[in-house]
Amino acid sequence: MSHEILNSIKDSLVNLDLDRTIDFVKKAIEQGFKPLDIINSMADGMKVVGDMYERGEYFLSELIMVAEIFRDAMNILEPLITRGGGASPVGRVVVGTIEGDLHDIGKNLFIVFLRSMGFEVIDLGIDVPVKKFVDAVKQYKPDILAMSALLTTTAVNLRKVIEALEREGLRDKVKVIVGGAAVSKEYAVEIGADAGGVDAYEGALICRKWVEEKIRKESS
Ligand code: B1M
Repeated sequence: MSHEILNSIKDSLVNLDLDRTIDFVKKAIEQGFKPLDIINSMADGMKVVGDMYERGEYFLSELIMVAEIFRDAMNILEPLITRGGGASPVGRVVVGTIEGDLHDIGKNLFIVFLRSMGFEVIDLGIDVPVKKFVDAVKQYKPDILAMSALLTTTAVNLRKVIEALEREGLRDKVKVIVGGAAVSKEYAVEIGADAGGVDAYEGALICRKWVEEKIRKESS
């Protein structure tokens, strides 16, 4: 299978060409590429657009445009990932983007993978204040709290949520995973999360491993 099509997807995204991106995504599906390969090539393109923004070659309007193209492509890919309903949920995850941050593409991708693995997901959306995360943990009693952060300026709020969970005596009742472009594995450890600095698919796999371990423990 030639990987040329994946490069074409990335290039057309970087060039903000909606029609060609969608066309190449459809062709890649026809050629048998997995949705995950296609998404990874689009995510690479998003990084290039971000770098171009940083260098002053693209502006905010281009960031908005590329986000729309990504969303349109995901509308085609998502049905190929999402599994049919039926079985009861394997676990419950509360998800949100941290306070001060409006980026939601990575978070939404993570949710798609979680749902495909059978999780019930409570999506708190974007710009979620510390208190709202803590209240959601109290209300929904999730197995996992998952937070996304793309801005280095607001990623500091992740630590505040974890500290608030500790103050409220909730920290040992919920696993915490953090992700997004502003979060490295080292940073996740530093702020006291259980995992982080992974891509959306890996993140969902970690969540599945956690609930499987929990079920094993409870039944032994
Ligand atoms: Co903004 N933005 N943006 N942006 N944006 C970045 C993040 C930036 C890195 C671009 C750059 O300068 N290189 C930069 C942040 C710099 C920094 O803090 N160090 C930046 C900036 C500066 C800004 C503004 C401040 C610009 C301005 O207004 N002047 C502004 C901030 C607004 C705010 O949030 N308060 C802003 C706005 C926007 C838009 C709204 C226009 C748009 C987002 C639209 C939307 O999300 N609906 C946007 C975009 C598109 C980007 C880039 C280009 C792409 C982000 C993206 O969606 N990537 C981005 C560049 C970059 O990231 N390098 C950039 C694709 C997505 C799949 O990746 O979300 O990282 P990502 O998710 C990855 C992993 O991180 C992981 O899984 C995915 C891969 O599988 N993951 C998780 C994500 N969440 C996870 C959670 C998990 C596990 C894994 O568990 C909980």
